[in-house]
Amino acid sequence: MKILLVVYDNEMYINVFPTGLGYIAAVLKKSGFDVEIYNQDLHHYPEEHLTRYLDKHHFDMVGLGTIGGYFQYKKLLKISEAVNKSKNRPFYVLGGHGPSPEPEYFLKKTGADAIVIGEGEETIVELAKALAAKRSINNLDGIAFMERGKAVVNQRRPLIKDLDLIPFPAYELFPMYFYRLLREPHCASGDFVAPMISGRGCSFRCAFCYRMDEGLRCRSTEGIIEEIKMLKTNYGITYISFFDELLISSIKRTTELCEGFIRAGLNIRWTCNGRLNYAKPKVLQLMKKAGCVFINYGIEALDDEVLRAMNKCLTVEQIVKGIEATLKEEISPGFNVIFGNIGDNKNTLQQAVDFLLKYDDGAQLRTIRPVTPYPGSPLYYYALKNGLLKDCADFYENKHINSDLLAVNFTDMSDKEFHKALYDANQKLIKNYFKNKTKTSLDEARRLYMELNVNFRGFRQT
Ligand code: B12
Ligand code: SF4
Repeated sequence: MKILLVVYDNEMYINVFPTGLGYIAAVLKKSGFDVEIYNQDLHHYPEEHLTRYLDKHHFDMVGLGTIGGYFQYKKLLKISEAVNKSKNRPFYVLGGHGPSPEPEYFLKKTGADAIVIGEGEETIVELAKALAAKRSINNLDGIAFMERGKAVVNQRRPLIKDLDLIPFPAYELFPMYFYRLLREPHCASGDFVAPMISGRGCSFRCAFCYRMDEGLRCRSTEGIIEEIKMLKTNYGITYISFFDELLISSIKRTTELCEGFIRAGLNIRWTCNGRLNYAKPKVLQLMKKAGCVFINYGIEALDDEVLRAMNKCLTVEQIVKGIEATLKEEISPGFNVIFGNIGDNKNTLQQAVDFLLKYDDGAQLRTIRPVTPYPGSPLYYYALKNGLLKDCADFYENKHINSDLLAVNFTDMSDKEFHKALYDANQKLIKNYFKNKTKTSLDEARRLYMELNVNFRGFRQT
């Protein structure tokens, strides 16, 4: 049985290694299936190329995973059209955060034969085995499929309890020489970067966040270290970007992980996502010692009522204390702020701008984006209930046209006032960023010419 897994083109200079698809490829390969990766991202192939490729080569199954971004949605429709056009069309399966919460809509819209809902490793193997044996797929847990023009959504499959039982992503099938060029905050010119996940899920339930699978599961420290060592040896990786929602899921867990990294002498730099309620001096010191250079924090808002309304389980006091502690340990904080949550107004936006200007360390251009009620999130159901959204089609086809523009307005401001307020806020942040950049570049020029800095490597180095 031959399976083609498609990595869609994000149309960016460099794409992120598709971890989810890497896991899917690994379990299929381990189960004895013949897996090939189609890298639309690497070659920027037009969609017709995929149709021709499928026409020329025989595959029994073609798979694609997407998230629910507006860009990814449009891309998914184009790729689906390309698959459906092929004279040799294989069984077409979708997965990921995009289709999972609304499988019925995605089946009808894309013409896919099945959707794997949520965590995909066990379901895809069961599906492939059933197809290979020409057995019915109708009773498989964790899938949705079409039957006589109607979408059938089967019950969810229980989550994999022990994440250490899942093999590492099948890196060997992907062009790692390309993906390792990813740039992340504070990585050096010579660093090779790889994303990794240290666990799955999150123990919180913020209103705007779509949680595909319930709860939080962590990988063992030993398993993580083994994968890092393999990435260092096989692909020269020197910098790891932990992409899972919550590496800092507790002080105990973070301490264990950092002590493990130090004991193993990994000597890598790394970044992760974290929660400010756990950002305490002792654990931050240890993180720094273990190589952490950047922590991406979900701040979202600088107003306690807005934070409460979104069920963030954070206070402004915790945010300020956590950011100050992080900066004190000389770890760069990533500030993710969203505007337009229930209770937001011009004053709360101003508080966010003041905060971002006060604590900016120049590591990233920080702008504020509107909140988006992604399907499956509590905010999406709130929007449906309150008539702000009609349905999934309304979200994808009419409202979610660009993630920097309003999809649904949850504030008392008009849409025009909302965009003007965001423009004013982001104008200040952009000006501040470039003012600091100008200053650092001029400082470098002064050191070069006035102090004859022989270590200077050029203004255009990245
Ligand atoms: C890393 C990451 C990114 C990276 C890169 C993602 C990538 N490589 O594609 C970057 C930073 C680029 C990114 C961007 C965005 N992201 Co993002 N991102 C993530 C994050 C934190 C981790 C993804 C990951 O690697 N997960 C680990 C792997 C193992 O899980 P997985 O990918 O889901 O794969 C599993 C299943 O989905 C399934 N599966 C996946 N693919 C396939 C394919 C087949 C054939 C099958 C059968 C199964 C299957 O099986 C896999 C194994 O179990 C997730 C949160 C999360 N928990 O996943 C958010 C998340 C996916 N992102 C999200 C969003 C909204 C975005 C943005 C659209 C935000 C924005 N407003 O701009 C942007 C997109 C912008 C752009 N230009 O692309 C949302 C998606 C919500 C939704 N409904 O889709 C998430 C869930 C965060 C959240 N909770 O809100 N993101
Ligand atoms: S926004 Fe972050 S903390 Fe909140 S539920 Fe999502 S992953 Fe968890």
